[in-house]
Amino acid sequence: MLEVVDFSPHFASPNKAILLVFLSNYLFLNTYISVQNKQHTHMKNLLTVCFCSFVALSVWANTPPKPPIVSPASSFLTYGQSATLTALGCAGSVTWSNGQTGNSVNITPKEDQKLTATCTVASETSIASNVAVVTINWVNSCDTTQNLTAPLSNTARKYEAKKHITATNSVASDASVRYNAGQSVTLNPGFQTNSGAVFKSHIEGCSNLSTRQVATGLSSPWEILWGPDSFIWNTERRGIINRINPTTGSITQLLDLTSQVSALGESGLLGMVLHPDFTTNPYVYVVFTYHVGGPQPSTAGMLQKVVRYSYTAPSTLNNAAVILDNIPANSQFNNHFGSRLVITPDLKLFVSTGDIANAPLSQNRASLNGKILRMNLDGSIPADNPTANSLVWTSGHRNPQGLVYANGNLYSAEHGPNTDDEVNLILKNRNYGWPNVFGHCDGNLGAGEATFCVDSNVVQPLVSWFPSNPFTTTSTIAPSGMDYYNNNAIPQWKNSLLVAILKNQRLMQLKLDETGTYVVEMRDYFINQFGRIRDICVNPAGQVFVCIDAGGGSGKVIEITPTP
Ligand SMILES: [Ca+2]
Ligand SMILES: [Ca+2]
Repeated sequence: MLEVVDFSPHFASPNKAILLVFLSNYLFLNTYISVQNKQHTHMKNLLTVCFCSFVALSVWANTPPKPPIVSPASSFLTYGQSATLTALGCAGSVTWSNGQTGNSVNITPKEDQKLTATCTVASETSIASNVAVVTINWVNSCDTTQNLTAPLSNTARKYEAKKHITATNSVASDASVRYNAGQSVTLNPGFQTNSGAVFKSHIEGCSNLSTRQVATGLSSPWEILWGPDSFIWNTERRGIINRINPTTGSITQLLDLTSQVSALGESGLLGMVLHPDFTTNPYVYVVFTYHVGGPQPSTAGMLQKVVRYSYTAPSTLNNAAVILDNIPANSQFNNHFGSRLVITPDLKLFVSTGDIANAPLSQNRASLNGKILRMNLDGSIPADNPTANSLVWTSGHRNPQGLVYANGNLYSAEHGPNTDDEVNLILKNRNYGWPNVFGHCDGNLGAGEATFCVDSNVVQPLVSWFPSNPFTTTSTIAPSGMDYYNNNAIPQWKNSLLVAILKNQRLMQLKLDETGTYVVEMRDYFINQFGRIRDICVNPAGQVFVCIDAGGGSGKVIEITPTP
């Protein structure tokens, strides 16, 4: 009987101490009765029943509750705004890491915060919840020189460490500001002043950006990547693979798959990735849709496959080898194909797949759709995948068109439905919610959303765009390709995800924290300047390239560099 009770944690809690006292008395009594009088079996039975009940009760009472889920997992505020955080799945009392209590708390932070919650039931406390990040959206902090004539408390500006501000006249001081007029000043994060002030600021570590059109004449470019040959590799959705000279803009067609590819609606030749050791293994992996039986397009069923080609410089791609075939596609609506490819340093190929407009497939672990799949480079299933004989790495995705690996983390960018586009941190064997959860577990889909989150191993997004998010001008932003930036050439972009945004045609910077597991700043660039940005790549010199999604030869590649 002793084996069923886990005494190992500690005897700190009162009911465990009571249990120990009871156990000692029981053993003593039991032994005493056994020795003294073997006729008292009724008494022994009664004692045994009492003891078992008490043990069961104690085990129940001593099991720590599950940690709550805090939603939303990220909030991006304008300075002075408040955020409400709710702890889900706690049947007892909730304590927050900032000392507040209650299932929901309201905070008005002066600087970025990370909060967790614990759940206490009886005398047992859960481990901490997920970390909820509350970030203040500061704007224009990258201007190199600013004359601020408005009261600073009315502007959303943040002056970080290493940034110098010179006060040119006297200002009313704020307790959180330390300065000497005429000298460089150090401002604490989240400061504000009380009166109109004029500052001239020079912010270090910030580059102005210049752009240049590298190439045009492309038709719906979908993938751009920087090759080890210092050329831009590109797919056009109609079924063309190109190699683009980033200096001259000349386009060399490597392969014409238009007779094999079905390109209708969102379908076609989509993602591409090169083998990480391209010199030794000059393999090019692509994913495309095709109609069964061809020719393309046809009304026959549509499937999607990952195919590897071998490259011979300067312009030959051949020796097609099918890596993964028979991914169900969608010839009814021709949409939601995901299709970004990533190869990690341990030589695993990740393929994002869409729900092909059949939302329940995303929660069906037997389906390849609405998933992030993981395979060996020959398409075989890795032994350490979550489920034996399954390529499924994560589930619950709708249409992940962005995928990037950086510093041990895999990130996706995903189209939501009419709200809640997402950027996610991809964690093995977890569920990303679709179609039962839109974005955070905040109940904007109804009360069932929170329950599903608690019960179904759901991960909330790093960022979700919905109308109350100040970075949403429409209810969706339509994020597509994504890359990671960590180069000194554009210092303000270091340790950031750069996301191609189709709506409002912009490049979005999502600055990560030092762990790479939280987004701490968001900024938009080039709004409506070039067109719908479909994909992004970065070269080792820290130059950034974006491709513009336009058909009929109007697709372009644009280069972004620091202004000399
Ligand atoms: Ca989700
Ligand atoms: Ca939600």
